[in-house]
Formats: sequence, structure tokens, C-alpha cells
Amino acid sequence: MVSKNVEKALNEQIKKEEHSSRIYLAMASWCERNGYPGASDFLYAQTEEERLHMLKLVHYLNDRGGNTIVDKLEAPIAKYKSLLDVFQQVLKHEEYISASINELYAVCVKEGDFTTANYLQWYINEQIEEESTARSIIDQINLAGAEKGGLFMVDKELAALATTKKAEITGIA
Ligand code: OFO
Repeated sequence: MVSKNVEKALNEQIKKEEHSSRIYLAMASWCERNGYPGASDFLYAQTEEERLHMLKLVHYLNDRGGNTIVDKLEAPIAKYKSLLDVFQQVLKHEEYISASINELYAVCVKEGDFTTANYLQWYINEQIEEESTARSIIDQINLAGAEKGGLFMVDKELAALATTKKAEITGIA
């Protein structure tokens, strides 16, 4: 059984993961409309992945006798200046989520809930990967510069990354 404080903190994280899914949906849609099919495919896959991050927490909380709340969500910002801007916002968001997972972990430790803290280790590792992927995409976009040819190649790389991500997410849940 989880404590009320852990239940509340887990519900907040469930909401953030669902919101992440919607943020990436808005970004994927923008990329689809602006000539970046690879980036779009990657971000649609990220949308699915965030939904699985949410579901994994929902199942965990229910299994531990907690009460999962499906809360209302704000609309994501859906305006971007460029592909670089999209991925800079991805990185900023993932850094925010990493900080949020760390805070959640701290609540669990404070409450003496080492079972949940241990469960969250998977999310801590996942955040290392999420941030690193976003940083390397930003590096590639910066290297490509503003040239159409460079961005075309980055988009091809993102299409390949999307295929890898789709294969990886079949293992989550
Ligand atoms: Fe769920 O990791 Fe991104 O937000």
C-alpha cells in the first residue's frame, strides 16, 4: 500500500507523462505539416512512448492499492519557429521531467517507500536516454545549419531513429 503523499506524487507524474504525450503530438503534427516526415515519425513514436510511461505508472499505482486520478490537461504550445526550436523545446521539457522524477523519488525516500523508489529507477535511467537523444538531435541540427540539404539529411536520420524507437517501445508496459 502506498502512502497518501506517494499516491499524490505518483498522480502528478501520471499527469505530466500524459501531458508529455500531447506536447509531442503537437510537435509531430507541426513537423508533418512543415516538411519533416522523419522528425514527425520520431515525435509520433515519442507520443506513444510517453503514453506508455503514463500507463506503466497507472498500473503500478493501482497494483499497490492506490487511487489513480485521470486529471484534466492544459493544451500544449503548438507554435514553433523551426526544427531546431522544436528539439530545443523537447530538451527543455525532458529536463523538467527529469527534475520531476527526482522530486518524486525524494518523496518516496522521505516516506520510507523504497519499493516505489526502486520502481522509479527505470524512469531515472530512461530520462538519461531521453535527454541525451534530444541533445544529440540538437547537435545534428546545429551542424546542418540552416541549409535545406543539411536539414533534409537530419530528417533522414530522424526517420531511422523513429524505427529504432518504435522497436524499443514494444518492450515498455
Ligand atoms: Fe516520459 O519521458 Fe519524456 O517526458
